[in-house]
Amino acid sequence: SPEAASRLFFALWPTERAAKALASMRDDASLVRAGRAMPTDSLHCTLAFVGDQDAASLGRLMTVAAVVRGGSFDVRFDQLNYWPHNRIVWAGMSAVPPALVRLASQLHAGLHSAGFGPLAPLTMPHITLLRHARPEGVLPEPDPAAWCCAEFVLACAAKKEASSSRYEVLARWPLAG
Ligand code: 2AM
Repeated sequence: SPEAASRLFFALWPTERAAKALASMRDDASLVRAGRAMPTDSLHCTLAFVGDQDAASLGRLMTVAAVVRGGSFDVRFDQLNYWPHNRIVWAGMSAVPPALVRLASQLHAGLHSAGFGPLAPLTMPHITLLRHARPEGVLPEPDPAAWCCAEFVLACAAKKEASSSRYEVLARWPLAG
């Protein structure tokens, strides 16, 4: 079947201002840890990873998203962390908003009911800043990146992009004020 999109995922997308703050965290970390910088316009926090899907599945994903209910909430990425197993430097939150967890849980439950799966389990909410980073070197204390999440998005790997590090937003759903 024709492939509609690769590496599909639901995510929170930072505002332009927050993306700039995250890019500055990324660049400060890169001075210490090197690695491959994620493009500023592709920085995001994944809520649910769906993977490669054909055209028929896109409509089902839209249906899953359309019934998700939740209010807007504030996020504040105030930590720089490193995972040795995949050599990612990522931005994290010292306090994860319960509304974010509820949103991710609703998406996972909806995806499961709609026959998507088995899904990758819910992971620590994070924003990947650097891939293939060095394991050593003290990460700087970051200036936090904060924004009000008033929507969630469906995104996928950008087409015509050799590397899988650039993503594009396919659709957006508002979170009620
Ligand atoms: P990562 O940045 O930690 O690699 C697009 O690839 C997005 O989906 C990225 O945010 C990526 O997280 C996430 N992702 C990729 N594969 C995943 C998986 N198996 N489980 C959960 N998230 C995944």
